[in-house]
Amino acid sequence: MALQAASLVPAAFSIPKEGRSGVSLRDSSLLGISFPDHLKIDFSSSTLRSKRGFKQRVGAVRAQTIATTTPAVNRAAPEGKKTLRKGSVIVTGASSGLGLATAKALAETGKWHVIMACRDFLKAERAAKSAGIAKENYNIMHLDLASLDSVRQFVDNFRRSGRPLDVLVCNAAVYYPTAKEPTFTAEGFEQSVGTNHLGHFLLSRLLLDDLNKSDYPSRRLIIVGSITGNTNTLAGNVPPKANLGDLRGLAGGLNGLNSSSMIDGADFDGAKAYKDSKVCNMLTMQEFHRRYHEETGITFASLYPGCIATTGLFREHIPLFRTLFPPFQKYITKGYVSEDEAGERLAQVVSDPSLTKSGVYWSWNRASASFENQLSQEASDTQKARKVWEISEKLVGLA
Ligand code: LMG
Ligand code: NDP
Ligand code: PMR
Repeated sequence: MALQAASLVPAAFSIPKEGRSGVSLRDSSLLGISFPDHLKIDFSSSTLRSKRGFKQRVGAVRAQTIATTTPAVNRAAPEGKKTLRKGSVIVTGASSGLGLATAKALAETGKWHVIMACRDFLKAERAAKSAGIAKENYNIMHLDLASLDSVRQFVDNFRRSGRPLDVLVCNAAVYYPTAKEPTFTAEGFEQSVGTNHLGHFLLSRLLLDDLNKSDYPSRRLIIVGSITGNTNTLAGNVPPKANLGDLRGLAGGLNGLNSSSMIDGADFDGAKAYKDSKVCNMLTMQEFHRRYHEETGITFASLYPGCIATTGLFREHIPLFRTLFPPFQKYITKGYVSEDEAGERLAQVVSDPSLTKSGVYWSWNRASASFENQLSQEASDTQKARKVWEISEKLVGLA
């Protein structure tokens, strides 16, 4: 089978070029790292760092990204102030998996107060308790991303709480790989794109103002992406592949009535809808960067945290898949990462003082060192990013 052959011959397999980046099945590409031939690998600079303490600098892998360094507008901590106040970070979907592990990692540093933005209050409370997150380091606020009213209500409630907003992490997601028919959000958008993309789109557009008001030295907006939305990787080539097409379904409102429930206008496919939603997440991050980074100094970032094969994301998958997927990722693709480790990675993107570069899609290599990864052609298409932004604005009532 292709996969086994691949793991036996890791050195030089590559499948057809897609734009400027091919799918390279080298050793590292199994982790989602594709190294097209023209890519410079520079081990003398300092972007890679070890997972522990974000301190140990190892070397750097440079990829082509749209990133720029944080400009001077990024306010420094007030003169003479020795101890920085606690950071205030909102994490959506912090009731399980990556979101919970990130909340835990941040809370444990003692430097962050985590606002867990969750649709199920009791579940979130139980999760925080069993993860051992200290009371003074978190609070839970209700947010259902599958309802735009709920998103607006959340923003109002957050503002009323009087807390500053220093970092926003758009992490929550749903995945319906076995669904035969689409389901819909409160406003009638197909559930996966409606929740993962449109809910977060409205949330982050509204909260941009709040981030901009913060006096914290490094303000960040992070949207979790994924390898499976990137067709320049092996994982992104497992069918069904992400493809936004000409956005006709999105423009029609994804309602399955007078428009398709899929962004590209095709028949419903739950696995594809999830991957498409991740492409939207990664495009949105870059569009934010282009529109607002220079003006505000806010860092916009996305990431692929690794394959966290044990999370609730796969709850709708068939039991056989849920049994085989973790060992498959652990022993065959070697792309597996534990929830704790993935939480440490996302926590780095939230708070590591050296990860302030904006416009970056972060990934980690086998030594768990971060590097700037390259997005697929579609996930870095500036025209598409602009169109997705403009259509999404209309759908969520911002334009
Ligand atoms: C779809 O199927 C469903 O249709 C959809 O409903 C949804 O659920 C979606 O993403 C979710 O999945 C996906 C299906 C498509 O993949 C499978 O699940 C097939 C599993 C086959 C298992 C074979 C594993 C062999 C290794 C043994 C490991 C044991 C543990 C198994 C655990 C499995 C858990 C997943 O998949 C296919 O169509 C099959 C082909 C997929 C290959 C995709 C690779 C594309 C890139 C090409 C690389 C070729 C490499 C060749 C190397 C040659 C070297 C000389
Ligand atoms: P989980 O299912 O464990 O976590 C998803 C979280 O999102 C849960 O807290 C869930 O809440 C929440 N959520 C779902 N729908 C809504 C909604 N309508 N409103 C508010 N919150 C909601 O999955 P993961 O931890 O794996 O996923 C987290 C992120 O990581 C996602 O963005 C995913 O795409 C990404 N990712 C995951 C990978 C993996 O291998 N697992 C790989 C790459 C990226 P509840 O607990 O109530 O269900
Ligand atoms: Mg995939 C070669 C490396 C690799 C990696 C890093 C992932 C990550 N996957 C890889 C390869 C393969 N997967 C191969 C060769 C196959 C065919 C056997 C395969 C299959 C597969 C399925 C059926 N993989 C999956 C599924 C899912 O249902 C998951 C998915 O696509 O969700 C959208 C998934 C994933 N694989 C990953 C990751 C990270 C996922 C989780 C999805 C995500 O959050 O993006």
